[in-house]
Amino acid sequence: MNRTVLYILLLFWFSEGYLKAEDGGRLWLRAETTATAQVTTNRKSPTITIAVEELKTQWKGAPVQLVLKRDKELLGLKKDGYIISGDKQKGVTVRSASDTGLLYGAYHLLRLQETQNGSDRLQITESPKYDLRLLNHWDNLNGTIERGYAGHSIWKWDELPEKISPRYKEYARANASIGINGTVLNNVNASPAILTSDYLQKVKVVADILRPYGIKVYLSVNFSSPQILGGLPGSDPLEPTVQQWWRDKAGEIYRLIPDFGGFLVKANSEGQPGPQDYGRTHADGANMLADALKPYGGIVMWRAFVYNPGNEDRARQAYMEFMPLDGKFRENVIVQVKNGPVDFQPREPFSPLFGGMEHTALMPELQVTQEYLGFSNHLVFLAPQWKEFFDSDTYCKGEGSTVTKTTDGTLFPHSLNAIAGVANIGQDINWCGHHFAQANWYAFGRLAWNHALTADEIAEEWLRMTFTQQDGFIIPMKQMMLDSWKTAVNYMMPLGLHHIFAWEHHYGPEPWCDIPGARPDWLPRYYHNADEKGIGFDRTIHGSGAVSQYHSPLREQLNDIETCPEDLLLWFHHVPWDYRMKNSRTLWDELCYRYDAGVQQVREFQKIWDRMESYIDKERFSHVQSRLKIQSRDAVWWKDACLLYFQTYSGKPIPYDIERPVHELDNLKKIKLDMKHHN
Ligand code: GCV
Repeated sequence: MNRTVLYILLLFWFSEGYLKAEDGGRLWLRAETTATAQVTTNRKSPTITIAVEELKTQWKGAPVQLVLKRDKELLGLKKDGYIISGDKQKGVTVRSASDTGLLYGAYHLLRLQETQNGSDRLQITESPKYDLRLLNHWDNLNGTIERGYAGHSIWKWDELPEKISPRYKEYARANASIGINGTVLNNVNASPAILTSDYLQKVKVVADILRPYGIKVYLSVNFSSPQILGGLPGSDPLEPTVQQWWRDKAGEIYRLIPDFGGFLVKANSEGQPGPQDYGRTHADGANMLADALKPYGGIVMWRAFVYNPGNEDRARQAYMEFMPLDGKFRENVIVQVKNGPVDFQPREPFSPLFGGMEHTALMPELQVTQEYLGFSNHLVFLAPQWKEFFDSDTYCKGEGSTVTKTTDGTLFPHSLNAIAGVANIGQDINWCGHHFAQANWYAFGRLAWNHALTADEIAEEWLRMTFTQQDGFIIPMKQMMLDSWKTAVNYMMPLGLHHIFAWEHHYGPEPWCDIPGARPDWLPRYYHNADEKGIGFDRTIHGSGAVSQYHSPLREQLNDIETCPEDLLLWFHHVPWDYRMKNSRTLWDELCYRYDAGVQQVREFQKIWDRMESYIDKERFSHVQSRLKIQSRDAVWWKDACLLYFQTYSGKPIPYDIERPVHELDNLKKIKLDMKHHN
């Protein structure tokens, strides 16, 4: 080989022309580790050692000083807050009052470097908006994951405590890099076995690995544990033997894991046991557990996801059950409320408990895993959905009382404030099944830290770190991410439609689904109510009255078909097919155009992605490309299924300028996916 050829080859190798295959396993943490930065500290600890190592091997700028101190400026920030000052070329100082703050500061610096963001001068002050930023794993002890679409659980219970998967540390690092500081290891549909001594030994090992990364371990517990594990006759929270059982269990846990975070509880919900089994309230149950954890500083996260079959509108039930209990919970209890009043639908209004319960700490629960948004097959960036939720005005203290202000301590200064996201993490080599699903994990952490960040900023950071710095890639891909949620809503459930999924899984459409004897509130018809006159759920004061759970003037706005936001129209109203929308189309036509827009948009995504081929490695390119093909086919499936079915009621033609259905309704009705689960 002559010199010129060698030179050209080398040039190619080092240029963007050579893009090593990537499997996505490194997530957004792809910085080269060849740096030899000078890093000094005034204190030593396992956490600070990690911060030093990260910077030493990746930071390409001037020397960094990590300073643990408690000066006036720092004491004005929350515990994990930090201040970065100096100059990237001359010297940088990171100050914090806590070790974890320094670790977060280190990751902040690396993020600036890897996103090529900002000038050399640094003057950054950061303080997290939520104190507790948690992932919830719906991971079962047998390794399966409820609503998990990225393979089996990363927690290898059968191998623990002896064998330690390298993934535990990688997981801890990824979370720390985005500020997540707690994790609930097991499913809220909790096996009592998690509290056996054998399992607690395993949990201890995981806790020990996560601790230096600033991450506390929490567990979901089964309310019947005293009966099932302890052999007591029942688990009545007012029964002294039951209380003692929990106190003993708490003692056992804290002997093993002194910084154990606490319990997450799903009680009297979807068949889970709870205090109501004994005629007690949610507050009785939560407070009993809280008392057991209190001596150790542990907390109880008590879920408000409750609904029972019957005549009451499901969307109203959590509010009806929890509002009377407002102010009755202990200081170390926080009620965990899903963003919407039903269940993580593609689009929901915010739950009226936010801004409703003023005397109880509430924490939002978001769903990172895409149970209702195409699993790990569809590219759906969730930050725009979460931002809509965060910014929703509850009006509880007048205009501007956003959901975030009701939960982050601004309006109601409770002793706890927190946020949880249901994880989308599994054993898949790329962690989340779809490469772009990693962006949702990333976005959850970033928003939990700072809900004021925009979806745009988060998408850009993530893309730059995960793929490339080139604008030719960043600009179109960012737009695609930002459009993706609205797109999915359009091809699945536009205009406020919800829960028209297939029976047993939540992937495809089955608005016609009718299972004799099934719970009505697990059937799509309950939600869409399509008939010859129109479609939608009447939740006005003439219907279920759910609008009344919101504060004025939102209540009146939602109640009036003319002022209700069109994106939520069919959530709150049963609307005639001929109703005139703001753009003067009829409701039926608008529904058709929305479904069609969703389909066309995914086709556009395919075109955009195909143009990205030269910017990134082949492996990730092909993976995403093939997922987009699925998404495109699924979008057509959704559109045809919903429009052909609803057309049997509207009796109107699909507007002639949009794409014709390519499926027969009868054939679509025969599709049965093999995915087992209740609704
Ligand atoms: C963990 C929905 C999901 C269930 C989930 C439940 C919950 O109903 O489909 O899988 O159970 O919500 O959040 O408790």
